[in-house]
Amino acid sequence: MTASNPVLPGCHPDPSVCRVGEWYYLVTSTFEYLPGLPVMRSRDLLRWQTIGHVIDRPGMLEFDGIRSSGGLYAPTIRHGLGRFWVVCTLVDRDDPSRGGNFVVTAEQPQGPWSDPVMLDVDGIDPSLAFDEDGRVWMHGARLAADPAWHDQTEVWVREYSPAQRALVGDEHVIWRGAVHGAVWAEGPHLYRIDGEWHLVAAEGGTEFHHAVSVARAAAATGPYQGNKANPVFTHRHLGRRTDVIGAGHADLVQAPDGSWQALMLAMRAADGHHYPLGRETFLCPVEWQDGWPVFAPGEGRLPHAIAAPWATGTALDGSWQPDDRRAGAVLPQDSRWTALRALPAEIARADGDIWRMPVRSATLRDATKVAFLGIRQQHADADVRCVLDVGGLADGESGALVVRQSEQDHAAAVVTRTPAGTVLSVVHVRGGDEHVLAEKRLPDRVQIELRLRARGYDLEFVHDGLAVATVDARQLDASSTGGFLGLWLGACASSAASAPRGELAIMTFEYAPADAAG
Ligand code: 6LW
Repeated sequence: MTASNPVLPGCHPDPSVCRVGEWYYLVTSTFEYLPGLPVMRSRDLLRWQTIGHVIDRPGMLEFDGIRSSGGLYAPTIRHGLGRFWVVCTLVDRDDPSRGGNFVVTAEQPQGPWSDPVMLDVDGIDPSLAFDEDGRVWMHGARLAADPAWHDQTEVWVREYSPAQRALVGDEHVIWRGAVHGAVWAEGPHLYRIDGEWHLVAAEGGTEFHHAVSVARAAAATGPYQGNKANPVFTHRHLGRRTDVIGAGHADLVQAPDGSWQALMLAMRAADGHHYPLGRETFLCPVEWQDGWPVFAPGEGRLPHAIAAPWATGTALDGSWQPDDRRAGAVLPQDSRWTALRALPAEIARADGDIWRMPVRSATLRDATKVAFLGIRQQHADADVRCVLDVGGLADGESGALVVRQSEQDHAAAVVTRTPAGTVLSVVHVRGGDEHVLAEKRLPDRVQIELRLRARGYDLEFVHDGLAVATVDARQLDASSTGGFLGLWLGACASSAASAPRGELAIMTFEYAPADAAG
């Protein structure tokens, strides 16, 4: 079949993949959203089905207080010694002591995953590789101890002892980026292929200048020789006249037909700059030439259409097909739901097809457990229809349809109960400053239908068939706001500063790519 890139639309950055028999398993970063680290499986690398999450129990890690774009960074998934392994980093920029690199393992990829074991090493983007003799080589990226330029990082390698559940032996610094001045050599993955060790690492930062470099060595610990063609893959030289930017952070895998492929992140940016959907997962063909991996051979860029002769058979139930056109209600049991710094079940309870969400005093501006549930925006043109029942809200409390980037940057159609009646306002919090774009009184009804009509960079809030206000998605995307996230669409309830008393019911939440919505 032919499929289209990205294979995982919406905010799915830092993909990592492993193969066990006929199955592929993939994880991506989830930052402050929970459940954390979705585990997806596929038989063809194109159609991915969510089968669980690595961080899915209260107390596995503590997220309260972690600001947006902190939390769970680039995970790696591998299978070895009869188990599944995920290594990852919890990042808290305000309190680094609670964060760090950790390991979890599971018998089955859908879980249960073990409680995290913290590793005694700084930095981000841990990965691991299994040697033929049973040794486990952990590696990761961190700021260089003795940097030659600002934000130079280094890749370290050290043996991991499963018995001691700790790093053991000497540490080796094996890589500091290929290009002089390259920032953020990161996302390293080591592979043992045909008797040699290969390093694939990102550099240039995960934005416009993102790139992939490769190196190889006879031993896991080096010394590594970089490819003379480094960086071997990037879109940065295309300039802004391309609709896919920032390609990098690759993980290698063999397709069912024996061909090599990479999954990596990149961003769809219609204007070459702004990417409201965030960093998405793309598939890229790889070919070995002269002992080196060549990405998108003969083409040099991520294909829009993927020729995948190995992909036959029907899609897995509920899988995200490339060019997915699944539309309709996102029911409470749908694995797309996420909450902020808490599990959805801690924030709301499912009552049939309805979410009942007790109001909290926190607002979207607070880096805490907000009464918010949301899903990723996965298509530039999409429609959301949300019916909120505000009958259970107390005076002064509000329910909202939300487009979220972070505490500092979000937009919402907010319905507030007041003694004088119900008020609808559209607010845009931009760089922490609140702008009220529209405000009107609503007739006294408890069920309020709110719609969001996303068309490229225009995000239009609609009530009663009328556009209430339009927000520019270019002001909400990470290239404007900073951070690592794409946009989330969801519902939120708050009593602002006062003690919460009521409950918001999310009666309906429908998401549809625009051309499927009609
Ligand atoms: C990820 C790292 C990166 O850990 O972004 O800037 C981080 N680079 O590879 C979060 O996705």
